[in-house]
Amino acid sequence: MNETTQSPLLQMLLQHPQQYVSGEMISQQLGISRAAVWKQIKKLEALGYEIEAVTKLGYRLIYQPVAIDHNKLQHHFQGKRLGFNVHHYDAIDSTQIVAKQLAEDGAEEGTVVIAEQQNKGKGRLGRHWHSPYGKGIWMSVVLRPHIPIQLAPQLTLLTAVALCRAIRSYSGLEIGIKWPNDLLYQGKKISGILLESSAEDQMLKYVIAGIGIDANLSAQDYDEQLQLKATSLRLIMGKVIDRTELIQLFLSEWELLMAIYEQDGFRNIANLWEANAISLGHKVSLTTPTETFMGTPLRLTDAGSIVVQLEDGTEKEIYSAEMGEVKGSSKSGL
Ligand code: BTX
Repeated sequence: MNETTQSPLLQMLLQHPQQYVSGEMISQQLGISRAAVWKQIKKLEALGYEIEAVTKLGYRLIYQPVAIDHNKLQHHFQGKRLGFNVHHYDAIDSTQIVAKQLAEDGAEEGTVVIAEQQNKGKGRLGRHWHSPYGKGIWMSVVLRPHIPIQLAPQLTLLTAVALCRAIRSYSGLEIGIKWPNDLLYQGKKISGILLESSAEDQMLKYVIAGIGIDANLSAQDYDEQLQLKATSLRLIMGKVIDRTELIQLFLSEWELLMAIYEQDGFRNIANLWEANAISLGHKVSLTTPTETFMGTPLRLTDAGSIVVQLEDGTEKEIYSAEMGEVKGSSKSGL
């Protein structure tokens, strides 16, 4: 973000807070054509600045991205398990790819990779994760838990609980978890989790936990499709989100839950997950690779699967499925 603070056009907009600066004035003062002004505006927008353009009035700066403060994070987490070592990039393909390489090269547990922008952000099952510049929290963390590979889903659920609790405590919003790991507000996704692992002799060697949080995205940052199913904390709360503070809250919460998990086992985490879930007790459609059926998710098992009551009253354990829409986002009450 540093190069842009040198931009004379940006300086002009900053000197006129809340005001429109005419294209003519900019072009005269900077000695460039109106077309060149427009081009520079587009360049600033690609770097996360939001600039309103109104015919006859000119341009007005309405949002200025503030970079994540990795020094503050590192300082805060010295001596802790997570967050003491932060690799902060401007624009990269995916924090998952960089963190995986670091893990392969022996990076310690708790190493964090953050990017202001991802060009090939990864979702689950090969899906794309939209990660525009300076707006979200696009972050991967190297974990080295001493657990068998089949318990990896527990870590995903634990991460979802930590994220849900951190966002709730930052925002006060009734964020809920949709199985297995979508975080929703009033039916719209605000965050996603992707855990990728490497194992040796049936034990996890490392896990790369990828977290995406739509912190400061504007409506224009989403295409038509995503606008229907995603939203950001800034859009909901009507204020700019301090990404550094939110990361700090999340890493602290995560560390706390991991200690509980390691000391007391998964059941406490499962209870917390169930208390924050929106998918329990509501009839939904479930799509597995072989079939789609209706059912009511009842509870989480210790394996991280979910027990669903089918329409004929019988119960079925589901390990992996796409869940249809869940109405409402408040707690399940179960
Ligand atoms: P998912 O497969 O559950 O969700 C992907 C789906 O979510 C997409 O198909 C799209 O419909 C929707 N989507 C895409 N981008 C966004 C967005 N910004 N906000 C809301 N909905 C969106 C969830 O996958 C896992 C996402 C993990 C992302 C993090 S970011 C840091 C790390 N690096 C990386 O490449 N991925 C992870």
